[in-house]
Amino acid sequence: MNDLGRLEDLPADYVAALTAQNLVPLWPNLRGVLPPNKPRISTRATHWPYAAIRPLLIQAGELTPIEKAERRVLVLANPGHGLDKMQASAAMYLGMQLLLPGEWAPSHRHTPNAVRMVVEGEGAWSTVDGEKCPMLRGDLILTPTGLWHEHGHDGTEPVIWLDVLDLPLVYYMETSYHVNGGRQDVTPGHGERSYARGGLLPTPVFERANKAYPMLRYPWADARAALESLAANQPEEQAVQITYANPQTGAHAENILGFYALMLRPGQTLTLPTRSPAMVFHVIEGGANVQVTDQNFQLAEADTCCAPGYTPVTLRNASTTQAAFIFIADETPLHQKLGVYETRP
Ligand code: 1HN
Repeated sequence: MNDLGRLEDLPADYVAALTAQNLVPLWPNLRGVLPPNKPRISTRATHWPYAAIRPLLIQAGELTPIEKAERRVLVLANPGHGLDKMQASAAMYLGMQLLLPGEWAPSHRHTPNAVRMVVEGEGAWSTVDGEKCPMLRGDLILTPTGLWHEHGHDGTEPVIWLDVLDLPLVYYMETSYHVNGGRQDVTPGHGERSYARGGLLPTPVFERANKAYPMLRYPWADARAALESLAANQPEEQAVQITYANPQTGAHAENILGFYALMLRPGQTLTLPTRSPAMVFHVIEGGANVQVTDQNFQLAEADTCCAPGYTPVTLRNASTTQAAFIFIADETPLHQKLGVYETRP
């Protein structure tokens, strides 16, 4: 019933005549592009332990000067897509970036949207659209499409962060490019201070706030406090999770990928709803067991893993005494905007 005929069933001279006219018969390929009930998924559940990445990234610092690399990054590539594709999932790119004391990663802007999740070290900063954002562990810093950004480091120890971009999608659309620029002038003011308290927005009497991205840095101290507050206020709530949002619109912080922070209570097991978007999990604090169908990953602090869409995922806090805090990235805004978002029982 699923066999709609093979290319080899057709006369060779007919196939050759089609090929000569840049024509292809659909029926031998129809089931491949439109499989029954569930998409064909290349994304494989994959675990990238930080203990394996870190020494190789430090070695990259010895092997390649920043002036040569511009961005010194090891890409977390999903073997299901082929390592050369530099994809964690269909739409998500992940990389671990190293900046050494005194280094500067020059200013540029590009069409893909990026965020950084700071993993280790102190003293680095990112200037995004003229706003100088300190990079503290667990901070989320946005670099939305088209905004200038550069990174510097005034501290004494290596700084490492996780980059999450929608590069695979933007590249696939043939819309990926960058522009180099000079050092940015830093303007006063910080979005996270203008939007320091939930539900209280700055009244835009004279200026600002009508920027497309009014808040560029989401301090971990604030995100963590929001999770603690949510957990204390709703002790029965299963999923203690926050969404990184544009405080002016309430929409996702960026257009294509979604970003969240999840607190797993001590000893908690949480089965996530099965949904179409692929997901990335990165441990900010504590540890977690991530089960993706029949695969089981034990994530330590700073570890990262991904799970394909349409796949059940269960998270378990390894500790019975300490909460675990997990950063999540997924493809929800993209799926919702395209109308392909779905949940499965
Ligand atoms: C990029 O601009 C950065 O600015 C990091 O730090 C990783 C990966 C692909 C394309 C652009 C950065 C990137 C990137």
